[in-house]
Amino acid sequence: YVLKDGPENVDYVVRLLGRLHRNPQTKVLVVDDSRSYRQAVLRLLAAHRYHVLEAASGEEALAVLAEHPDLKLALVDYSMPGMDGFALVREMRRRSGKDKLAIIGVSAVGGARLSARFIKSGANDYLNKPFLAEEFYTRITQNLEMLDHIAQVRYMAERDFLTRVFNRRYFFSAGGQLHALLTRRSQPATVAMLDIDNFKAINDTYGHEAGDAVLKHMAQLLVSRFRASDIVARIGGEEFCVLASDMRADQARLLFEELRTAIAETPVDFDGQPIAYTVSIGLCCALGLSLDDMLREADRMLYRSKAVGRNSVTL
Ligand code: GH3
Ligand code: MG
Ligand code: MG
Ligand code: MG
Repeated sequence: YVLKDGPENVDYVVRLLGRLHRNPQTKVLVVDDSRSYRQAVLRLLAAHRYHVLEAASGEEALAVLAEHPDLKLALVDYSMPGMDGFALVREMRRRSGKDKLAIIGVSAVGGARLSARFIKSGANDYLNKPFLAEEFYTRITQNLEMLDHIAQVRYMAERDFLTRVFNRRYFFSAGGQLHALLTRRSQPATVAMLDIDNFKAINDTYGHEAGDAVLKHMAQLLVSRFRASDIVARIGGEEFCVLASDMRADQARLLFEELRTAIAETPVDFDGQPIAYTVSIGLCCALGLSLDDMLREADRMLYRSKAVGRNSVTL
């Protein structure tokens, strides 16, 4: 069957190429009570192929943000009937951090004092009306590029360089949060420890690069079988870990049994040479056990899978 990249992975790669700010999917919101001003800004933005959204008030802007949580940039007018620009910026910032959303305050009056208040309210930047198109473009591009940089740094901090699944650091921080959330909701969690069998022999027989190809293959197979809300991570050399929710023990066993079979039946194509490999898996499905205890239990089960001859799943 076909291996597919996770959708969020594709999204990240797009960002890595640094094209996000020119991408028509980049959502920009213009908040101003003046229709003619909004239209003027829309004309400026049209050149950049953004997905432009409009709001005539703070209340409308919050509704747009709720509907478009992937909003990248908001241009916020100071003086509007109802909620003013500062209150809107504070509220938007409460809902979306500086790593996700850039906010530029805009006003015709006041200059320096207003810019400071905008920034203290959580804006990244400030524009005085009227402005030059050049300044407008420069500030917008700069702020969107900053979001790209943050996304790149985050990607590198969270991901394993070779396989692009999450790394050990991310697993323990985000996994701890996910596990705590499931515990609060009284939902069971599933932890799986996976270790490639006789991996040293694969390296010794076919070379280190072939070993790397096997690791990538395994990572892709794993990612393709889990939801974005589950965490798939490479936590050691040839060891992977999954933290999943919404799964009963029998479902988990079946799912990992299918994964084990798929791996055993699908050799990796390494420069035309098929390399077969197998994996041993240990599972723990529980409610009320700490994440550390679940990992220890899954590891114990993994050890049993190895002991009974590898290429097996133990729960
Ligand atoms: P077992 O079935 O008991 O798990 O045996 P094993 O050979 O898989 O386990 P062992 O721990 O002895 O070997 C793991 C090997 O993984 C040793 C190490 O060189 C290799 N390894 C670790 N990281 C990487 C990597 O990034 N790329 C490659 N190609 N090999 C790696
Ligand atoms: Mg106004
Ligand atoms: Mg190992
Ligand atoms: Mg191994």
